[in-house]
Amino acid sequence: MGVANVTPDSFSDGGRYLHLGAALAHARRLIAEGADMLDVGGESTRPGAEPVPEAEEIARVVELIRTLRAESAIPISIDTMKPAVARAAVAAGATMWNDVAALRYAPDALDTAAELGCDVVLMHMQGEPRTMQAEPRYDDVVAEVAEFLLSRAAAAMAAGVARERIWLDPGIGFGKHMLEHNLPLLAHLDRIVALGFPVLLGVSRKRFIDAIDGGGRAPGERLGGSIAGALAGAVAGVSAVRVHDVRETVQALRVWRAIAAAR
Ligand code: HH2
Repeated sequence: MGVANVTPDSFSDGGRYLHLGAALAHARRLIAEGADMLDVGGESTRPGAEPVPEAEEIARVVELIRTLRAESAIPISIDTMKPAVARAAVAAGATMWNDVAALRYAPDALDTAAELGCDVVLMHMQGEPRTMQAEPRYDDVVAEVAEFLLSRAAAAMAAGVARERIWLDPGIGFGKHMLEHNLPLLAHLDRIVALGFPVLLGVSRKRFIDAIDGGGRAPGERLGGSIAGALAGAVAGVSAVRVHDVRETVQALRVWRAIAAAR
C-alpha cells in the first residue's frame, strides 16, 4: 500500500503533494513502482497534529481519488477518522476506509462503515493523535492491542460490517513508547495475524526507526529501517504494508518471497 498524502503537515512528505497535480503525479509514480493499493489521506495523524475541518479534508482528497479512479483500477483506501470524509471518498471511488480511530471517532462511524460496504481497516491507537504520545501505558502491550482489535471487529460486525471486509492494524507509533511498546508488537505480529483477519502494518519512516538507529535521521533517511519493518511484517504473515518507498519495498518483498519459495 503506497502512501499518497494530500496534507500540508504530514511528518514525512508534508506539503510536497498538497497541490493536486503534484499529488496525482506522486500517486501515479507509486502505481508505476508496483503498489497494489493506495492510501489517500487529507489529515495528518502525526503526534501533535491539529485536526483538519471536514470540508477541507473532503476537498483535499475527493478530486485526487476521482481522477485516479478514472484512470486506474487500483484499490484506493481513504485514511480518515471522519464518516463524512469516508462517505465522500467512497462516492469518488475509494474501496477501503482506513480508520486510525477504529470507528470510534464519531457516533455514526460504525453505521457509516456498514452502510458503505467497503473494506475497513481498524487500527489500534491509545488516546487521540494530538495527545497520544504524552504518556502511553500498557501492562501487556501485545495482549491489550489484540484484545482491542478483536473488540472493535466485534463492534463493527454487530453494526453490520461484513466479517470479510475487516482488516486489523496494530498501529505502530500510535500511543506507543518508541521501543518499549513498538518493538514487542513488531516481534509478536504473528499474534495479531492469528486473530484471523487480514493485517495491515504501517512502519514506514516512523520515529522508532531513528531511535534504534542512533537518532538524527530525518524521515526520508529511514529507508533501511522501513524495509526491515516491512520484512518483519511479511515474515509474520501480514497482508499489506503501508509504505512511502514503494519501489524499494516491492524489491525487498520480491527477493524475500523468492528466497522463501526456494526453501
Ligand atoms: N500510519 C500513519 C497514518 N495512517 N494508517 C494505518 N492503518 N496504519 C498506520 O500505521 C498509519 C496509518 C502515519 O504515517 P503518515 O501518513 O506518513 O503520516 P501522517 O499521518 O502525518 O500523514
